[in-house]
Amino acid sequence: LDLETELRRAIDQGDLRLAYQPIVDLAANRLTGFEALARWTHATRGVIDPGEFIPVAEEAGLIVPLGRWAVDSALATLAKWDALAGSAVPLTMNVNVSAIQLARDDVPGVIAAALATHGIAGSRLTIELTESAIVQDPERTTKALQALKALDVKVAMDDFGTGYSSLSYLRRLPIDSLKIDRSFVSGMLQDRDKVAIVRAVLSLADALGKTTTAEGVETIELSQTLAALGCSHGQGYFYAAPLTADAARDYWQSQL
Ligand code: G
Ligand code: G
Ligand code: MN
Ligand code: NA
Repeated sequence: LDLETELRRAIDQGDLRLAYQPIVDLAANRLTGFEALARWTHATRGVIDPGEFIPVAEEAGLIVPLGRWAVDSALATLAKWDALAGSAVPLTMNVNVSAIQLARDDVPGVIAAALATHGIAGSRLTIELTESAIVQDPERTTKALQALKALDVKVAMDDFGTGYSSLSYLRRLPIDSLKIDRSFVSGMLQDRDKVAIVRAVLSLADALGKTTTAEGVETIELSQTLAALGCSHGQGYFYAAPLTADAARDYWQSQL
């Protein structure tokens, strides 16, 4: 069977899982939430990376059911954890939404329904979009982002700095935060050019009133430097790799 057929079957049968990577407030050194990342463990092929199956899903039109599943599953996990939380500060959840899903599906409607089903406030959900979403269909993207804002759902620009689109959308669109791509963060302590880029992004975000998340934080030195530069959040192997739902819950509970 080809990958597309197998992926269709995996989605239908509920064989995909989400992994959860911690996102940490750098100044307070405190867990604030998780990014949900799709994982597919194939019976014979083993683990298949999203870098391989997301493009297949996009080409085959499977990104719509996959994206709907990701939102629903991430919010179901959050609701499950809420039941354990007592009076602790509520965790947030980031979910990746493909440009193609945004163009083809009623993403705000799907998200509104999932928030209601699981009893989650919109403000606790962040949708991660890549710059390609904006280039692809600026008008539709603008409408969708406005509808998400009405739900109080947050929007993060993923892999910021690696795309090709104009910066003017940062002013025009309701984007709450920038995720600084790992390629600028890892190794930045040994590379003046990377530091210059990270500083520039932080300065831009600050001037526009957006929060920032550095990806690829692998060491304590990086976390401290980024905090000193004013980056608000970090994510990376220094904190944890993407974790199974149970391991993520244990990680969170060990921080309480
Ligand atoms: O999990 P990993 O870090 O390998 O993810 C690689 C990329 O795959 C991420 O940067 C993310 O953009 C994408 N990705 C992972 N899970 C999802 C998902 O559920 N939906 C979409 N659209 N992209 C995802
Ligand atoms: O940048 P992008 O979202 O495409 O990267 C996602 C991939 O990066 C995932 O496979 C994830 O497991 C991995 N990843 C997450 N944190 C780190 C990190 O600190 N360092 C490195 N090298 N990879 C990471
Ligand atoms: Mn992401
Ligand atoms: Na990313």
